[in-house]
Amino acid sequence: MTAWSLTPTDALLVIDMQRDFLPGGALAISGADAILPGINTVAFRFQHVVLTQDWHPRGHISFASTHQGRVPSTQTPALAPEGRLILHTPYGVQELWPDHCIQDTAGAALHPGLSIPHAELILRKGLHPQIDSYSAFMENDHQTPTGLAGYLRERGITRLFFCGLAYDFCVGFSAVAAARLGFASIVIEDLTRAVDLPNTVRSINTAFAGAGVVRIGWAALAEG
Ligand code: VGL
Ligand code: ZN
Repeated sequence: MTAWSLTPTDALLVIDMQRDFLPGGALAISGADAILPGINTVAFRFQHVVLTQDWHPRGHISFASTHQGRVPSTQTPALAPEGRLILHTPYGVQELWPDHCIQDTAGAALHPGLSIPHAELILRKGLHPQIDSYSAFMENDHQTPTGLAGYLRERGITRLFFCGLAYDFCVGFSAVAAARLGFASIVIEDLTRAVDLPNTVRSINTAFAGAGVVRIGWAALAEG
């Protein structure tokens, strides 16, 4: 097995390990609790750790409830062929979700089982009422940066390892965006879990291959 030696120019990005995405939460991802201990362990091998929080205002565009009962308008939810509820927006197709990670609610809090005292930045995303942000770098309009790339570059960080939730959404979109922005981008696959809607895992794997995102298992990092 290839062992990866870490350097001070590496960072671990821990994506959206929030109560709402873990069992019992509003958008619970199955098996998400199983990755907590490994994330805590691996984080200690990194000098730099950044956490992200999905952090939506009430009535966010990505909430199915926002669009219920609306008269047909420019923003009417549609049923995609696979049975997913989607919304056609000015920036493209947006999946609709249960209300989740509403700013300053218990569900938006980082999971109490996460223990990374040396994490240096908590980046919040998805704040814009009319634009979702799966990626920690770029909102879903593909135009509005979050500032994270600038933060990391200014600090001399060149290689990023990703873990957290969800593999096929925020972890995946973040890793692809990072690769496109010129960072070496590595997903620690067994420290993530997928929402796993029809085709979402397959399509993110295709995007990883296209963008040069590398997938590893955490055992490759575990030893000092
Ligand atoms: C996420 C769905 C909606 C994620 C966030 O963190 O992957 N998924 N909002
Ligand atoms: Zn969200």
